[in-house]
Amino acid sequence: MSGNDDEQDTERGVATKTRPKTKKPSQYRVLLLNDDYTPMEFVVGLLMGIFKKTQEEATKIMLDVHQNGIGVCGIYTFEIAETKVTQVLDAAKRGDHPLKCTLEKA
Ligand code: TYC
Repeated sequence: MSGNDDEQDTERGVATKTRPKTKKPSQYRVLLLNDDYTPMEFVVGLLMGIFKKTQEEATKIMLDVHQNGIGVCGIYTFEIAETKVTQVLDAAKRGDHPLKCTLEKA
């Protein structure tokens, strides 16, 4: 029998290259809804306090919601977006305002 019996076959199996899976977390838009009762200054205050907007940015977003019925306060990962929605709804409840806030996948 001929062959290469003496040779060590070290190349068995399938060569694989592993690469760590680094899936980017999904992003969520936090949306503010307009209503006829929540004071404009209250909404601006929330946008500054919870969403860290400047007074100018907050006023722009508030007026956008006031005029269009809905607007984006910010885009975050799910847990952060959910926390901000809860903070807005809690503040609205405490102030006895009917302000609504929700999130959607970006
Ligand atoms: N429309 C309200 C008013 O005229 C102001 C307002 C703006 C309320 C944005 C909610 O998400 C809102 N007082």
